Amino acid sequence: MKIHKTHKSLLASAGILLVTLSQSQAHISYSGRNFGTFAGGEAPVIISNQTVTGNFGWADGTDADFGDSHKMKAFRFTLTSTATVSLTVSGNAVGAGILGLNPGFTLYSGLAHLAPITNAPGSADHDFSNISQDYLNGLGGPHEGAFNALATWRVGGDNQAGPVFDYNAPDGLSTFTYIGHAVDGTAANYGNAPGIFGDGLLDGTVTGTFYNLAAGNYSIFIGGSDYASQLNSPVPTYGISATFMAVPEPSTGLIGLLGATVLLRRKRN
Ligand SMILES: [Ca+2]
Ligand SMILES: [Ca+2]
Ligand SMILES: [Ca+2]
Repeated sequence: MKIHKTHKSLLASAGILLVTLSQSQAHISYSGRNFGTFAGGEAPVIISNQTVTGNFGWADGTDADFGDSHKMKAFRFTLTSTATVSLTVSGNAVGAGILGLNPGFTLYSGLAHLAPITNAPGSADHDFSNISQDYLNGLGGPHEGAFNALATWRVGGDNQAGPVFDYNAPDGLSTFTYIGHAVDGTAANYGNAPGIFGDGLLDGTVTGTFYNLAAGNYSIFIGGSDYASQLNSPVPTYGISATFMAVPEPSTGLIGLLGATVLLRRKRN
């Protein structure tokens, strides 16, 4: 009987440990998901070894109670000058990730807190830290998580507070400033929240192009676009393939030069 009890408590401890590990691994990070630094005109960069839990993470962040960022994967890039950026995301069979994701993604300026988290024992940003929950409670209403697919949102980690941790964010919260989104399919897939622009064809791929982005750091959150599938069980793991490209903006100096050339030619003619 004694042995049986010990066995049970060991199992329970193991279960708690597993849950803790899987959650901490899924806190917001860019590990293996940094497209790189671009001025525009570089070759496309493809990241095709990533997975996401469920086919609904992005769509779930379009409603009033937001979504859980653990159901997304965060990617990042840096621009050194103004550029236009294009991103294509497709479902992709990779490792434990099955084919079949209907992708949606949102582009934000700003980054999550980056490892190493210096204010030990702080954690990477996640939806259920005290400061994230305090922030969400301040917005009113119940929230499933901090992720907002259609607007600017904020999130912080455990024990992240005060200017010691992050002089850019004295309240300890990272800010993702909304720029735009792209999503596979139609309202039949991603739901009828106002302001969503789908690509109209549910084929497991979507492309978004974002013009005149200023130099700086950017985050992209990618997840599933099938709102209704959050009711399904079990929740499969899906593979992602993401192709990123940056094109330089023509500088005003260059445009001026081209205009002058046209005028010269007209005068000669
Ligand atoms: Ca939900
Ligand atoms: Ca939701
Ligand atoms: Ca599509």
